[in-house]
Amino acid sequence: AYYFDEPSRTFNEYLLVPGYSPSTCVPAAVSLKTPLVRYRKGEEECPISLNIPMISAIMQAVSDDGMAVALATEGGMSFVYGSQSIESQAAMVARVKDYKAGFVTSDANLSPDMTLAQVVELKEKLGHSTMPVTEDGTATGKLLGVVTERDYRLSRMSLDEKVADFMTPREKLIVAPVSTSLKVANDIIWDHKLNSLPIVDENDHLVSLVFRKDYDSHKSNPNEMLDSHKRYMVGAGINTRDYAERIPALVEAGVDVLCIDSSEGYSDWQKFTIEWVREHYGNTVKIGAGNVVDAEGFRFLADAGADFIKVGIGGGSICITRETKGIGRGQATATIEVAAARDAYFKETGVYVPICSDGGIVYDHHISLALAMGSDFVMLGRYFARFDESPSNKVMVNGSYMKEYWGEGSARARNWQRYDLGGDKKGMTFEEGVDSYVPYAGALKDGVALTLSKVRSTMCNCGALTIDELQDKAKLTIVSSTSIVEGGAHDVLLKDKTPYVSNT
Ligand code: MZP
Repeated sequence: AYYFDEPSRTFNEYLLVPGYSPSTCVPAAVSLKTPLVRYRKGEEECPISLNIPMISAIMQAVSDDGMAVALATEGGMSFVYGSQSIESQAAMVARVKDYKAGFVTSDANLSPDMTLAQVVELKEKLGHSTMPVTEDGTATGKLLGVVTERDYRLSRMSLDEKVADFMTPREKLIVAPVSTSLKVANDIIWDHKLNSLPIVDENDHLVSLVFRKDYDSHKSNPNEMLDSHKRYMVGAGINTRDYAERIPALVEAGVDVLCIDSSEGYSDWQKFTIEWVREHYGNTVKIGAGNVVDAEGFRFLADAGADFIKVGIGGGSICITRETKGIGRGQATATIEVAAARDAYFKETGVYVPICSDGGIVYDHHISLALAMGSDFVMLGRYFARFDESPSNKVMVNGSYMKEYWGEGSARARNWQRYDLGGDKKGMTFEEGVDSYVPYAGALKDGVALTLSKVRSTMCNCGALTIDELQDKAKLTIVSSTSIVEGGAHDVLLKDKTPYVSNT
């Protein structure tokens, strides 16, 4: 057997030691732009990059089309989960690519004559995730429509903002006939200089108009705004079994990047999958691979042609792989070793293959540590599952709001094959993930803004204005268990007895 010299360490065992910060090094000047796929660094632009170094995990409880739109709006990217039928995954990708300003509601039970009480009753029937829209924004106002929470998630606004928006009395609201097309609706909005957004049904017919705070600030004609609409980037998870059917469907739907989703990526199966992509699509289809936790695994996938490589086995918050199978490695150690292998590969070949630290980010500062250790971006599951925009249910547990969060290796996630595809009836033999709750954290936009403000601030403390510079300048120290205690509030009597829960 081979024994590694170093123990396997987690992010919590490291701290950054500040470096010199010139006066020009301020958070507002920090760029978090980072490459997503392989390229010849120094010779060409990376063909696909992210504006923020965050991607959302390939998980049922995290990345659907709603999450993809919300995260892409902030400059990151979601990888829509692959543990679903090819048709429904491709439909999610297509919805992200087709997404345009406006809300879609498919509720046929509405009538403008309904009273608010009737709407509330309907709301109960539809579930708690709906909002009535009334003419003047008051509780007694004439009903205009009901919008599902899911539709809100597909909007750029947080639900809270939307609720506040609807509940504020408005001077006027134009209601167009139900058959009005989205295009005509936008003309109405434009003509009346309304600060509104159209609500359309599945056939693009107008249901009603809602106000949108920032609409007036848009200088161009709304139609132009919708025809010139920037398409959001979206990724999708694939597996090493049905790729010959799944990939064409995803490519057809407009997917930007694929990623082989596996807890163990150092295998022929991943190599065969990448080879299949190259044979059928050349370099036009980008594909990430993983996960690996050492230099050997990185080299294997880089040589196989992976466009980016994910790092991490067993560190995910819902993961019990280390307990059930005894495999894995501390996330910090794995990231550091793979980053060194990535740099050596670049020196040797001139090709830069971005790496992604996947799983085990518990605090915001773990993101800064992962980047400093050489990660180009990070993949997060638990972090994103907590927001309004994740697909999972928001539930009340012991007086606090929680969101459900389950691993892809849990029975809950794996059952899809049996139910949706009529596949292996035997099912699995053991679980590698758990089903859990995570504290609800509101709107993604706010959470990501707060997290990144901390990352930018840390980078300035290290004298870095870019992620490249951070990796170059970072000074990292291992901390002893006693200094970890010193790092939190200690030797004081806390006034607020609520147990401390990190905002991540
Ligand atoms: P975290 O951000 O919740 O700590 O970790 C998310 C990551 O855990 C995912 O991106 C994936 O790599 C991994 N994962 C997902 N499901 C399981 C499981 O059921 C798992 N074991 O380990």
